[in-house]
Amino acid sequence: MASNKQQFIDFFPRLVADLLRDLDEFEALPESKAWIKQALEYNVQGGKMNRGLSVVDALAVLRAQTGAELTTADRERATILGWCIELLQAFFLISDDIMDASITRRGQPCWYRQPEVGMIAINDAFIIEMFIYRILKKYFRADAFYIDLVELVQDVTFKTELGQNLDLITAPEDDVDLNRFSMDKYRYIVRFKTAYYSFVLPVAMALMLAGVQNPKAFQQAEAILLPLGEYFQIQDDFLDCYGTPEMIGKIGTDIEDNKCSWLINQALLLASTDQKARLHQHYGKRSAEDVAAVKAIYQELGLEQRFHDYETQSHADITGLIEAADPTLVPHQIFFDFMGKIYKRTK
Ligand code: GPP
Ligand code: MG
Ligand code: MG
Ligand code: MG
Repeated sequence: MASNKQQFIDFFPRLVADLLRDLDEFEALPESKAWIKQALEYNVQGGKMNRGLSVVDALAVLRAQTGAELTTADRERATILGWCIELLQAFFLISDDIMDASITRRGQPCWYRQPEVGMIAINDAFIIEMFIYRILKKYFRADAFYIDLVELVQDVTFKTELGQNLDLITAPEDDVDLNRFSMDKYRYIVRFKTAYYSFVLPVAMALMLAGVQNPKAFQQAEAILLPLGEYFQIQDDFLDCYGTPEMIGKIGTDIEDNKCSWLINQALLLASTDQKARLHQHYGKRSAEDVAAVKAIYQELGLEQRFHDYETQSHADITGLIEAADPTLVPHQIFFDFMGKIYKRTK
């Protein structure tokens, strides 16, 4: 029997075939179909698939709670919703890479950087987003929770866009003002731009598939998954500076982009007047010298160690949150599984 992950991956060609067939309904020309196939294969594959796989894993835990195993239908439905999250992720990443002026993603040039693609990438992102709703309609229209599911995806998308908005307006190009940053603002940004779609969404989908209707179960999941998502984005910010492109598949741009990242916020909490002045001078600039000057100040402040301490503390705090939660609402295993996938990650 193939692993959960392999079974999940094996479903991808079926998904693409489904989506391309769906284009026939719109009389799409062969060149459009070929373009869109390429956009899907380039952008939806190659990630860690933690988000998508978590729908399958979480449903398996929910079934086990009642002594049942995943049926073939269960696995297929969870896999389809998991791929919907991966489509949502592709829509976000194509767009985010344009907005962040990024160079590489998942070890290859960002889609918009392909010479024949450029700004066509924006429309590709829109098409990939709409595919989510085509799939939901095709497979879940007859389910009682269909409208809740559609609204869940819309609501989570909107939250992500609000997080992205604050991420962007807090980091204007050519206008560095470190006073704009704060940990409170940071927390809003990361919960909205990352935690809802990456952590709350997969578990909420699994709860729906399992037929859970109690709003308290969804609230409890959110109360744990938002802090977990915050921890995940802090790792992302750390790796943007300290991970190698070989490890993380992308070249960090947060310092150049003037981002309100965890590292700059921690630096501002610790810096002397002189160090603050140097940060003001060098942050948010494109030259390698400026970036190196910022990294040197991070080094003086011991930010690498501070991150490792934060990671240990955060693990303990989230473990405490999980243990204090009512396991009859949502089994603890779902949260521990998710944390296990990301704790001390290096990619
Ligand atoms: C991660 O930010 C957040 C997203 C990818 C959400 C984007 C949302 C949109 C509405 C487009 P990031 O820029 O730190 O991610 P990465 O480091 O992967 O570029
Ligand atoms: Mg980015
Ligand atoms: Mg971004
Ligand atoms: Mg990042």
